[in-house]
Amino acid sequence: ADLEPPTTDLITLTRHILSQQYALGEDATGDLTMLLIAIQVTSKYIASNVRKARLINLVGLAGASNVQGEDQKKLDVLSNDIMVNALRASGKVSVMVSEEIDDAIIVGGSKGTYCVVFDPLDGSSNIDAGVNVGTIFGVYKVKEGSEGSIKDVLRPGKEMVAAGYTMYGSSCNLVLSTGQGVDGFTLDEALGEFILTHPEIKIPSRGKIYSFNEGNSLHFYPPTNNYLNSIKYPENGKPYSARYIGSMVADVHRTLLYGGIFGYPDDKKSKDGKLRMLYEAFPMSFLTEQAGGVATTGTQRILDIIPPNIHGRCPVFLGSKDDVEDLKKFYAEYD
Ligand code: AHM
Ligand code: MG
Repeated sequence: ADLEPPTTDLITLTRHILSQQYALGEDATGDLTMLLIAIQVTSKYIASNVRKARLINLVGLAGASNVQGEDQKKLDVLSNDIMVNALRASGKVSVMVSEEIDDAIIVGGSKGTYCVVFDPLDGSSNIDAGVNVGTIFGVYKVKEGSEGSIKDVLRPGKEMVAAGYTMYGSSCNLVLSTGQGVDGFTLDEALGEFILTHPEIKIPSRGKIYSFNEGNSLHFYPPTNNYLNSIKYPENGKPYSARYIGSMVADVHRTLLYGGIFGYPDDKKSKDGKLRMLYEAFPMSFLTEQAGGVATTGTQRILDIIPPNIHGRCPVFLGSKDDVEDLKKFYAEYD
């Protein structure tokens, strides 16, 4: 068969961000564009390091532990430094929060009007086995009159102006929303450019996959277990499939594309669950809602929560609208 000739009209991530900026007219300063371009470069650099990790001795522990008391991997530290340096240099950022750093970074003397919250390398326990990892980020605009303080990020996720993730997997994918839907890009390594490959991602309204760490079932509360039983032993005899990578970016990416439900509940052992609001739950919930899905703690919309501190956690259930609504019923009955 004749092969289609290659397209001569590539939509790169930069072109896409610029066209969204132009659509806003004269009101847009281009600052968010510059900021997102800076993030894009960090993703390429982190992707390159993740791919080479085994070869250039980046596998293993850095010898320190982070604010969560978890061992930091060499790649966690490297990825964090890459992002902090690039965001600082962009001149557009006045506050940063990283999973890897205890305190918020206030960028002194910055005229930047944005705050970036990020997990530079999420799921890093998977690195040594070559499993997918990712970067997650969210962007707030500093409040009117503020020069940049922690108050600018202790805000609900619905106030984010952009959110996204980059998945370092069999391909490197960047998925982004600036509040005008969700678009996915794939890194073309020959060009060094992210190319629009998944325009206007919409989560199917119902899926066939559930993604939970069921090893924790012993600790789960009844509504979680009752919901899981309802999809494993359904009346129609068609149970859901289980898929759990243990790397949020990969599990959420699959959920956005195929539908279904991803969950990291609170339970008898972890009273707020595991995932951090600012740089895990909020950006992923923002993307989920922008793609037509639902994100809840079981009883509350995640994007409405006001974070009590920068590393606070919350339960997360997100995905296809009908699936998450089913889960919410089990929580409503229990209360
Ligand atoms: P991390 O930030 O220390 O990498 O932990 C977050 C990760 C998520 O990517 C993933 O959803 C979750 O932890 C998996 O946790 P568990 O191993 O308890 O199932
Ligand atoms: Mg993380």
